[in-house]
Amino acid sequence: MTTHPFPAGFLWGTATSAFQIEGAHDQAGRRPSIWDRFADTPGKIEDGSDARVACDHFHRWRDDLAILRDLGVGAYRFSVAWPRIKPHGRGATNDRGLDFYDRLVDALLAAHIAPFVTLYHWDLPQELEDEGGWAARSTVDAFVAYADVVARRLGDRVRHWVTHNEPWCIATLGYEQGDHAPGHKDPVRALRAAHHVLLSHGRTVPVLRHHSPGSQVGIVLNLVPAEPATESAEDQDATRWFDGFFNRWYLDPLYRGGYPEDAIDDRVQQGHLPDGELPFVMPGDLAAIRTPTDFLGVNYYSPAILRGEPATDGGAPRRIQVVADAPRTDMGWEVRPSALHTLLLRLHREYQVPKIYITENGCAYDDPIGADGQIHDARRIAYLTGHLVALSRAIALGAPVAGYFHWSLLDNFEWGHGYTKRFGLVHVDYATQQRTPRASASVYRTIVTANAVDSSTSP
Ligand code: IFM
Repeated sequence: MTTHPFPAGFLWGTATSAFQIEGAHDQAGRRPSIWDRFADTPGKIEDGSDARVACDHFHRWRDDLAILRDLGVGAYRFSVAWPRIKPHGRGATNDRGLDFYDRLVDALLAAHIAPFVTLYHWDLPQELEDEGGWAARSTVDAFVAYADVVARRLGDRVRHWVTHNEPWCIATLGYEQGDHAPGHKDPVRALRAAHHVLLSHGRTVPVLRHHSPGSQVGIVLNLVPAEPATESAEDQDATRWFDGFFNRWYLDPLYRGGYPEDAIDDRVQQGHLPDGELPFVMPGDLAAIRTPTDFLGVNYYSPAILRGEPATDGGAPRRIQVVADAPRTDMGWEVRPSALHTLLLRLHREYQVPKIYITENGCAYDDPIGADGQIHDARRIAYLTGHLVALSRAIALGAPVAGYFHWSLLDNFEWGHGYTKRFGLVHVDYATQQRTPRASASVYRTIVTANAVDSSTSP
């Protein structure tokens, strides 16, 4: 048995997001977001479901808080629903929306659980999308105004703020690949959206600092370490391309003040930026995006393996993501804890990130409830412990990681997959809203209490 310790004061938590758990889609003044519209569009959600009720957390939040207390966590990451606060996207503020989060924050603090508040986890008010969504520069101002209202109300008590969750998903899945709301398939719109999300982050940092002095402010990126399938030049170039498109397109403006030149060249080659200019970047934008933050939130699930094939038509080479012959979760994502270790050391070495929180890490597996009424989710336990061992080792080598949030507290609405993928430490029966902690919840409680992971916990 080997015990892997974590530093004193290491923060343990779980994470959720508003749209995925709250339900109450038309209550207390909330109006539709792009995800309500997307889910109502036939064919967009795998099981034809929507999030009108989801986990009914809006009404059952006290029960969910009791689960957090039982887990013994010191932090809880959740997001505020913009369409509850500014139902039309901009303009009038809905106090009933603010009241909900106000009560939640107070109850968390009373339970000695630090609230980690994410301002944007994908539920853009539909009326803003009707004006162009994130591809429109005016959405930046709307976001800053929304953030201002939330920070004025909660800023005296919230000590940790996240501006955005996973800009790559917002821009690429939402505006380029169309798998997420609002469902566009337009690479140029996606580049504009990515820039406006980053700009709104940079412009919001001082607003949060003003209303919430002494708090820590950051952004959350989903980062995917990439490696070539072979040492061939084509595979290595495909890997460079993927890293530029997925990781460096966000890391470089945040930490180096500009978009990566090679990734811009790739976009030129792909025909997305004909003259190599980024026409949506205005004077002062890059300085705003680079505004220093206190931490980077890292969401890590899986690595990518790339294969490249030469162009046959004079255009861009083909880049193919290879499916590894390795254990995978129900999302089809390879399980590889060592890639988390590599990623963290890279962030430390190449970007000098001052502080990191693992703001999401987790896995979808659907193990049945056994005859004993328990859910023995051995694969989730193995995923959890394997990643925490890798994390502990990375910290020992200097990675400045201050906390870990497991995704997710509860099974929830997994976007385009509806309710078909279960990520929770706690199982949710959507027909009854019954919550049943899985065996992994008990393992997590042990880890949190010991501030250490025992590699023998892995089944
Ligand atoms: O459920 C999502 C979450 O909303 C964002 N990060 C990845 C999770 C699993 O797909």
